[in-house]
Amino acid sequence: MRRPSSSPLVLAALASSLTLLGCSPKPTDSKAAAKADTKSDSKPAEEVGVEAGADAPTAEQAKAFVTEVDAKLRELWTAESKAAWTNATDITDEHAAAVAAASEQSMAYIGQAIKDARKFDGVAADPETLRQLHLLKVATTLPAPNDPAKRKELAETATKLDSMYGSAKWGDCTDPEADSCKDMGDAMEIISSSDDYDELLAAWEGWRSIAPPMRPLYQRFAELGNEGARDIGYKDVGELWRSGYDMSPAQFEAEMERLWQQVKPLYTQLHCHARAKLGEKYGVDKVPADGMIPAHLVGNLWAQEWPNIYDDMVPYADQPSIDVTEGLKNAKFDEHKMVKTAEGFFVSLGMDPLPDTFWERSLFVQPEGRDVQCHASAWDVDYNNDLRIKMCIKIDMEDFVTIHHELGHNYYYQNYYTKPMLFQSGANDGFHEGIGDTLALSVTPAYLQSMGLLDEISEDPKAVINKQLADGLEKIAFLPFGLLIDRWRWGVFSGEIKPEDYNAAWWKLRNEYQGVAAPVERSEADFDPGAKYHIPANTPYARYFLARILQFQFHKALCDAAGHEGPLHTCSIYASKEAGKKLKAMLAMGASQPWPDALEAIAGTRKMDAGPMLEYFEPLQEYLSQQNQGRTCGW
Ligand code: X8Z
Ligand code: ZN
Repeated sequence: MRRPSSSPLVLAALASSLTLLGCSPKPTDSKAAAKADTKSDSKPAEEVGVEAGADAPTAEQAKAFVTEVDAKLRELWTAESKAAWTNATDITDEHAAAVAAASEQSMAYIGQAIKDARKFDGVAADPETLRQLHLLKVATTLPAPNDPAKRKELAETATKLDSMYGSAKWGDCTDPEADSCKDMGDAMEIISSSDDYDELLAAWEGWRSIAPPMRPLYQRFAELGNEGARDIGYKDVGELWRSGYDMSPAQFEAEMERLWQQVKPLYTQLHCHARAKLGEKYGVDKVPADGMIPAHLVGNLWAQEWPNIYDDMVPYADQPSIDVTEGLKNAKFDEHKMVKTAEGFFVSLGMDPLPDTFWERSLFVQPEGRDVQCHASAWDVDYNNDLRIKMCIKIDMEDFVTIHHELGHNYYYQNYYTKPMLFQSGANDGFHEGIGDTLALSVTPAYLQSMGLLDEISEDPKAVINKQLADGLEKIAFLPFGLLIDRWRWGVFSGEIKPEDYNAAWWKLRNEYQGVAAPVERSEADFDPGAKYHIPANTPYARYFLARILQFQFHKALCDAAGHEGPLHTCSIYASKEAGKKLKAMLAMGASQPWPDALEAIAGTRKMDAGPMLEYFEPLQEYLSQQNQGRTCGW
């Protein structure tokens, strides 16, 4: 396998309570509330003169209500965000308790505010007010029950799950300081770099040994979250999550399925070829030619992205290397320079440089002597351009790309921070996740060479295929994973997946969608979903699936704006002010308009569509179908 140290560390980060936010750990609801909150008794609608049983409220009262909510959210979410930053960069019991206290306040307030907002249903208020009333109703990912005791229990359970993940260790921890006691980063390192089947298996199983204690907590967490969802008018938490897309929850489910069907044939081809290559490497007794791929052999602890098996599959070894990890090291890039270079891409499009405070306050390097949440995240701590990233950067290609991803979040924040709080989100959460990735699609070998990071590049069609395979292993391989995480959670929240079937249902989805199998027998004594950060942290995941699709729509639209001619995979928008202008206009909208309006503004269409992704990967598609001739694909 390639990169000796690879995938971004995924230690615990904080989940956002705003369904529309990106991966920013802004106000959290999974962080909990240990104390009952007096503010839960405040009645925002009454404060603006709406009495229960009074005449129908007016448009003016509705406007006054959202103004009041905006001020309160600014206060509560900023306090929460500050506490969360402190804890994420220095995890201690005291800092965690401060987060919990701040979370409790916003959780209680927002529950009440959502109920109050319903009093304005049907009021002919101005569009901005109506939009904020709508967004308020979907502005939490973890609704708390009305009952203060249950709210407290939910808050404590959510906090506990999150910290169990963040502090998880595996191996021999008789002495927690000894090398035999391992963390997630160690498991990731082994999975991404080892070629030894048994060593890979030990790391895969070892990491999953952290999760079984989460199972009863997760069950209770789902029960209490559902009670909270019902208290604000939803059937369950899953329905609340699916309500954040300017369409009905059922329509959203159908949209996800439609997009998946568009890309499934391409995934099946990639799977088929990867399986054959891994069969050559590990033997068909381990990787059967017509079966599923063992989950520990694809170079990623969760089998979610597979670029680390590129070296096992490199189509044309005579072509120059496209991995800049060596280049970054040779050119003496440090963490700061990697971020500066990524910022330079955004600035080349006409965006403002990041504020000085970004450079003063961000965390780029894992510090010695204190625990931090290493999972990469991007912040606007005060919702007023206090931009930061928190990331334990490794000097490699993968993290160079992840830095672009994070800065995508920061540049969204930078362009909408003057808007009301409820508009300070992506058009939908997939948009937020897709911005940095869109720019990273323009980080082409030619661009990297111009940055002094690749010595030699080639325009040979063979070199194109190499690059396409590397991209496909990241972008295409992820798709079924991106889809199934929330299919599992939607099932859990709706009750379709029963607690006694949590693990079996998880593997059924992994098998069905990814064609990936557990390498050893699993049972209900395991809780494998808990070993993936976003489950204990309660971060919705459909957003990443959408982002993989949307980023190619954005890329194509921006390439058109940049006047690019030729195949989509040859485009780089670097330094195109026209592309920048278009992107900036969309970012500045935040969530102020339904997402189809934002998509139309940038791409001229109101529909999410995998067409541009398929177009980008046309050369790979052709290569894969040649390679797969004579093979039986599927599982
Ligand atoms: O969580 C992330 C980002 C932060 S928003 C690093 N991602 C997902 C994951 O790691 O599972 C990016 C890709 C998918
Ligand atoms: Zn993100």
